[in-house]
Amino acid sequence: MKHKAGFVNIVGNPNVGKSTLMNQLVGERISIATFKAQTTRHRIMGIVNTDDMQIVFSDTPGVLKPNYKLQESMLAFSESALTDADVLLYVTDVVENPEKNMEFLEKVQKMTIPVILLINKIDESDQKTLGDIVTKWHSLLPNAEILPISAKNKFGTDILLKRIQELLPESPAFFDKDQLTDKPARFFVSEIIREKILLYYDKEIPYSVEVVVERFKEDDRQIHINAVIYVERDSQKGIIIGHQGVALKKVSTEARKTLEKFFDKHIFLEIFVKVDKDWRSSKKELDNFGYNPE
Ligand SMILES: Nc1nc2c(ncn2[C@@H]2O[C@H](COP(=O)(O)OP(=O)(O)OP(=O)(O)O)[C@@H](O)[C@H]2O)c(=O)[nH]1
Ligand SMILES: [Mg+2]
Repeated sequence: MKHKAGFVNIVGNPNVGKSTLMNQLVGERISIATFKAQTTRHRIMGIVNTDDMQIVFSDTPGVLKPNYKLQESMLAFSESALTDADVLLYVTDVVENPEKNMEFLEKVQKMTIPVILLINKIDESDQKTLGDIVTKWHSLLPNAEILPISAKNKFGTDILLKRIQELLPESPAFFDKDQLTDKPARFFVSEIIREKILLYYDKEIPYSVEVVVERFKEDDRQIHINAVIYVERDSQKGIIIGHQGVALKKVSTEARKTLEKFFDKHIFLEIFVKVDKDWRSSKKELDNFGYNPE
């Protein structure tokens, strides 16, 4: 059998389960997934390798109308995923209004590559409701194949992988066969710290935060990591640190535990908090932080 390979890009509105799905398909926790919308900020590759196939998945930020420059970069990552896919996975769920974002949907309607519409979270629905949702989506995207799934419960994901395999073009691999992602270790450190911030702080705080890993020093048994949490204002610095440092301590402890599982090594983690005024509206700072879709 000839070797197959290609790019399978995952797009959709915020919070529908794109990152959960990619992690299930790849079998590793590559992309952070939380109950909050706008968890993913970058385009992140997760690669599935077998002897005769390489699927390069891209997880992307949920599509939104930008209010500040960071969100403009996030949208650019999502839109870039419409231009270079062999197969597009458009993810929705059983609660979102199919007409929520017609502007983006119209772009998907015009695509000429195979589009698979995934209706996620079917564990939260019933047959009758699901039937109505499928009918609605069929009228909006008549050329798409529709597949109801539950990413969280891994329901429908094997069928999806088989279908992707059929649709992929014959091609040599694009990446080394032992490569799992396009991002370096430091990226996963900052994402895991940001995941804890999304989980433990309310309102605007998680959205005002960027995490930068300044030192990552690894030997056979352990990794020393220094990271900085940047916030936009002094008041946010106080909230991140918390009374007598308790809040930051919790972030640090929980991040260390997750990092130890991720790297399977002993982790020494030091986190500092700094103010970088209005960083998410500054093009220069966004470039520094790597929010620069080519
Ligand atoms: N009930 C149910 N919840 C799910 C399922 N898949 C994902 N979720 C939950 O949906 C929430 C959002 O999941 P994510 O994977 O972060 O969603 P996303 O589309 O990547 O979100 P953004 O990155 O913010 O655009 C999390 O709380 C997941 O646990 C599912 O199959 N069933
Ligand atoms: Mg995500």
